[in-house]
Amino acid sequence: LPIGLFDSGVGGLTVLKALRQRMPCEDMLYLGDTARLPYGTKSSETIARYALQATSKLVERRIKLLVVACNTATSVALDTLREAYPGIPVIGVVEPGAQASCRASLQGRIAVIATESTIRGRAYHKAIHRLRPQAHIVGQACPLFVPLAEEGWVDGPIAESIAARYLDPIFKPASGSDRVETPDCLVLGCTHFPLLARAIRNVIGPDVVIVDSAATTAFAVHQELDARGLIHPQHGDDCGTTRFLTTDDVPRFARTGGLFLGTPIAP
Ligand code: DGN
Repeated sequence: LPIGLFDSGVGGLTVLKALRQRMPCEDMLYLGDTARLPYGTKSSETIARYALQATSKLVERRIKLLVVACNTATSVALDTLREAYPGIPVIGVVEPGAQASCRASLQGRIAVIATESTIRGRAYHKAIHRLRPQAHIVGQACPLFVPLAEEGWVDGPIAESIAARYLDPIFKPASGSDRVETPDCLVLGCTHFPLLARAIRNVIGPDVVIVDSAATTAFAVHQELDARGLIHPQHGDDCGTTRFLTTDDVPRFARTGGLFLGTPIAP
């Protein structure tokens, strides 16, 4: 059976890419809920309802494990999904990202950037504090990064000036302000943000560790499959298939999705 993943659209393809790199033999079934994106600006009730519906579409087609490949849906609906589908292991992207940030941050000063909904729900704050209670966490919603990434405007003056508007108050506080100690680690708490990593790096400088949860989620999925004896046996280098489902506008999904996956998607 395949690993099932869903996201509000194309963002979760950054997680799919990491899964394929780590487990090239696994079959994958990805659902992009493009008819209803973005999730990041919607209420928790609405996001939980969409997450349950997306999951039921994947479960109907039979999957062996579910990856909630969206920070917003993970923040709001992970527990709901686990309760609704007790027979299927469900892995979200927040916990692995929180773990990676706790490992990466020497001083325990961590900045989290994400959608409005993820920041509002404080999912990263809670996950990081469970692991490192003394951590000092600052959260910043960066909603404009989502359309920038989908438009492919990930570099250059427009991306960098938007990044500076969001991040300078955290990383370059005005002299005389209270916050003298700036974070040493930045968590990209949204699936779209890894595409903007270069612009973000140019704004925050070379010394801050940037963590994104895709690779650590892939590691967590691998561990979970291994523990349950569900790993697909390896035959050659690249034997897994990937199938895509989308709830709207297949050509746009294929076009934008290719940017996120790093390889073309046939419409
Ligand atoms: N995939 C969403 C996330 O990781 O939060 C971002 C896209 C959105 O719904 N705004």
